[in-house]
Amino acid sequence: MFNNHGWTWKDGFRGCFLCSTALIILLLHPQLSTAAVLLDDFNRPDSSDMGAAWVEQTGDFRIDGGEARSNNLALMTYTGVTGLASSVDVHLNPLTDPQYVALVLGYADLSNNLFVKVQRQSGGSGFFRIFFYYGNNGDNWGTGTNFFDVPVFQSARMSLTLTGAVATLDLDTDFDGDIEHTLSKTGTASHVAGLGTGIGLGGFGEPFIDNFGLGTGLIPEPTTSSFILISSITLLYRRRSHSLT
Ligand SMILES: [Ca+2]
Ligand SMILES: [Ca+2]
Ligand SMILES: [Ca+2]
Repeated sequence: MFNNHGWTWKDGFRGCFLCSTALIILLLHPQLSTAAVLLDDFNRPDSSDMGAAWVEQTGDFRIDGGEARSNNLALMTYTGVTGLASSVDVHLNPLTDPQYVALVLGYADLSNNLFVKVQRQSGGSGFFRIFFYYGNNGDNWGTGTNFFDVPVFQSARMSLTLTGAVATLDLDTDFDGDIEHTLSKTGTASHVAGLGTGIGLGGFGEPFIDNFGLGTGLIPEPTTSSFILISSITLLYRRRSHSLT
């Protein structure tokens, strides 16, 4: 068989097959290409100590039942990681009102950050009002209206992206990878100039918070799509290794 510096047509065919298989799996599971990277699933014993990765800048976050909870006006930042997009799962606590969960990007300090929250207003049956703020539950991000209403939801994966001065919040209210609601608002130049690089979470009213991630979209389940992809590659690699001996 033709051999050039150890490469054979057999190797090339197998390499193409491997790449094609991975591409087909990605096409069948498009959420993999936009998946967030899990930073914290909060799956550890109950504690008011959020762990070494978190700095509770104000208020109190705690671990409760494998999720994060917060008291009022709390904000915490995740150390060692920066980015312009993050995401988290939110679940309504039916016992508290009002209540919110916020994603925080560009954290410099409590007064200077992009702070976008989903909120249960007083008397509401669930989350429905989305606020775009500059600072911890602070001032309007930009000018004009600072909130938008969507149909009431009890749970969602919320993803926040900052592109230039434009903040965009995506809501996936049934966790299937498809976005039900996208909301955007443009901040002022001075807002953008005041931002830092930290990322984090805000909370009010003991909401349920889980699966904080860098980037947007769902966190791939290790037993489903990503497992299939990894297994396929592993299987192909083993077959290739055996046939080359
Ligand atoms: Ca705490
Ligand atoms: Ca969890
Ligand atoms: Ca959806």
